Amino acid sequence: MIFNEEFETLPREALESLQLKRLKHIAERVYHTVGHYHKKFEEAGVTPEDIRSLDDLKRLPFTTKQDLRDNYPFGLFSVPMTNIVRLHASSGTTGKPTVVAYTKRDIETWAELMARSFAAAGLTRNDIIHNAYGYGLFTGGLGAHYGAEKLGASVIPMSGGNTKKQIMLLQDFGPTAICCTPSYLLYLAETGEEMGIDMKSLRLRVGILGAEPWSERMRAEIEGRLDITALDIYGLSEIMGPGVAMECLEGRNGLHIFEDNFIVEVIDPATGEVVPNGQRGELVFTTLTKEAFPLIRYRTKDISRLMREVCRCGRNFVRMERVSGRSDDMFIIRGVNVFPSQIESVIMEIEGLEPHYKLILDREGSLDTLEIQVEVSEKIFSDEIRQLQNLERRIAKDIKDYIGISAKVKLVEPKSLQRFEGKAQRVIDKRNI
Ligand code: DLL
Repeated sequence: MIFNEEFETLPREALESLQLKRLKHIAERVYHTVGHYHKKFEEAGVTPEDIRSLDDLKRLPFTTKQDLRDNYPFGLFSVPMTNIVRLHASSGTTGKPTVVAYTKRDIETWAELMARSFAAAGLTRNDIIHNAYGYGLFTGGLGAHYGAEKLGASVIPMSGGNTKKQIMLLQDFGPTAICCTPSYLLYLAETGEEMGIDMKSLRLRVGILGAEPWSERMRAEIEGRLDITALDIYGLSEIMGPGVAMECLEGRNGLHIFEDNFIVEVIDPATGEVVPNGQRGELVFTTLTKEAFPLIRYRTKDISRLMREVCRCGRNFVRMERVSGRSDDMFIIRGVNVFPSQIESVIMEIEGLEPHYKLILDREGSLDTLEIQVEVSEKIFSDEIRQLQNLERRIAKDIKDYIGISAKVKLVEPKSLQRFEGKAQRVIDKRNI
């Protein structure tokens, strides 16, 4: 179902002219209300009047996470605090968080984008949505919550954690949809199975899963264990929160970016140049409708590519391929660039392995080393040690053949690795400790 026929199916030409109108407006707005942008525009030798076509976007400066840090906490806001009704913050792994702000209208826009996302997943006001994204500073919980209400569905504001209680409510309230990270849904499935519950017999029909990279293999695993359709939702606090892009039920191949609200570019992270159509690179977003915290050409560090082929769902918005990882999660092992999701794809092809793994980067002398710890199923674990060693060798060989890196593989006991209630942390980098 399409939530907003008027905008989601706009023909390309009309969409682009709307984008241009909005881009001019937002450039004007940041130039006159945000000191940082005024200075950046001047340094780049551009004024808002220089924007005559969408192509002129290239002339505007990028915004980076460092710019957000330098203006911490409220320096990039474009309206006075009296007009701001909500703050969120994303948890940086180090130091201060990134703070983002919303006016009343921003909250309405965001709720609509989330309602569109739910509708793209086939949900209607008849659905019950179990929302296990964390409520609080994280944008996942409240973002999905307002969207579910906007759609008119019934929302269960569960938040993250309390896993056994979640299972009880999944049984008793009979939600038809669940929102959480893919890794947490697997943890829920595992806990339910341990409690002797047939997780396939729940009323759940669809998962709206995101906030972390996950692979097609992980999708298959989730769908198989819960008998649901698992769809990918993308977003980031700086740009809005969840609901920047959403996979549709009909296409299930790439996420539609809500282009009436955002302009997307894909750049070469090294040069900052826009890459040719369809090539992989770093996603860059410009917000077109945000009032409190507009951003121009924000560098996300997320790696993806755009797909411009027509989608059978009827939306005209461009699609982005599922994010393969963040450029700062990418590690380089002896000259080869590797994303954790590539390793996930390889290990999940191998029977007897569980979708729980940890990657430990270290250094021996001047050489980087990678250890992959992966859980095996109960059945495999009871095998003889020699068979386990054979399996370790087989995994190491597959990693070498498919990704081109040498890794030490260590099979570990079922359920021995840490589980996560929100975003999974799978990489431990000991190289600089
Ligand atoms: O994770 C917003 C969100 C909440 C998205 C719920 C989807 C569902 P942040 O905490 O600011 O916001 O983290 C944003 O998470 O730059 C990506 O690196 C990653 N990310 C988000 N969605 C996906 C996804 C929320 N579907 C950062 N696939 C982003 C891969 C994702 N990575």
